[in-house]
Amino acid sequence: MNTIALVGNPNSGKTTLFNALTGTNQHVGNWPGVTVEKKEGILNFKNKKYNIVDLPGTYSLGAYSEDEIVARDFILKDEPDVVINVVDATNIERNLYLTTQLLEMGTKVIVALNMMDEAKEKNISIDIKKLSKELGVPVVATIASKKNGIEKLIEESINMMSAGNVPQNKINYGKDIDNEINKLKEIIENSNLNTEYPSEWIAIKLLEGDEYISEITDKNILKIAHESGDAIAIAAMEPELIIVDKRYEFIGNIVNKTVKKPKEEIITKS
Ligand code: GDP
Ligand code: K
Ligand code: MG
Repeated sequence: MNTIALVGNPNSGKTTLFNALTGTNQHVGNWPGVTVEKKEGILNFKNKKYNIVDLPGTYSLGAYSEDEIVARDFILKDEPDVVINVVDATNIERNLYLTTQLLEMGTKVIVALNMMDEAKEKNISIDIKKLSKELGVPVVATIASKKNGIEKLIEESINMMSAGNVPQNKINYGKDIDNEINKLKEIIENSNLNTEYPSEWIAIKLLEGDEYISEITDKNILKIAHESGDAIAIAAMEPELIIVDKRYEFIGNIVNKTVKKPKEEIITKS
């Protein structure tokens, strides 16, 4: 059975979407070894069954909480066929931070642009076609609480499963960081480091100073990563700060091109 995972910020509407997809075909358990709740269910669509997994809500995919580690390990190790990234359309800048991290995981991502009713109410207009083009992934407008857009989302997800590997939309981290990422990636690939994580993703995580990934990486690679990081820090600034900055720059450019919000209302006292 093919698996579709739902990932998104807390309150983006993940569980509402999960319920819309699975109805009463649900099972709640626990992720092994942690207290994080695991919700799984079955979607029946056109005589086929799909396994749906509601991943913990997170703002990021670092190693800062059990939720983040559960979500990223599921995506990278269990390799769901498609990841639906639920994005709150009223808070798109913040939500796209998680999207940027999904993009660099090399997984098949589709964005469910949810809360479109609230976005409309707030006069936020989003050029969905352009957003899809800029992100390099399909974007489907949804109102999960009204079951709007669900069928289209399922169809796009199924299309994506049978499509070949999607070309990755890479974030440009600047020459210094990109060179070090490429160097580390090659070293990781030529080493006997045995992990289920993609090598380029490990390289980025090492430069970000991800503790969990640093621990599972062998000493030699870690040493080279530290040297890379130090060299970048001397030439510019701490690599993890540059990486975060570049992600927000990438998001800012996309939002500028695709989202129109009303100007802040000026409140005057009378
Ligand atoms: P989760 O934290 O991502 O699992 O979010 P939930 O599914 O629990 O949704 C958070 C809140 O938003 C709930 O009150 C939902 O009923 C509501 N909600 C979910 N989707 C939509 C939507 O598309 N439009 C509106 N207006 N509310 C929604
Ligand atoms: K709400
Ligand atoms: Mg939830």
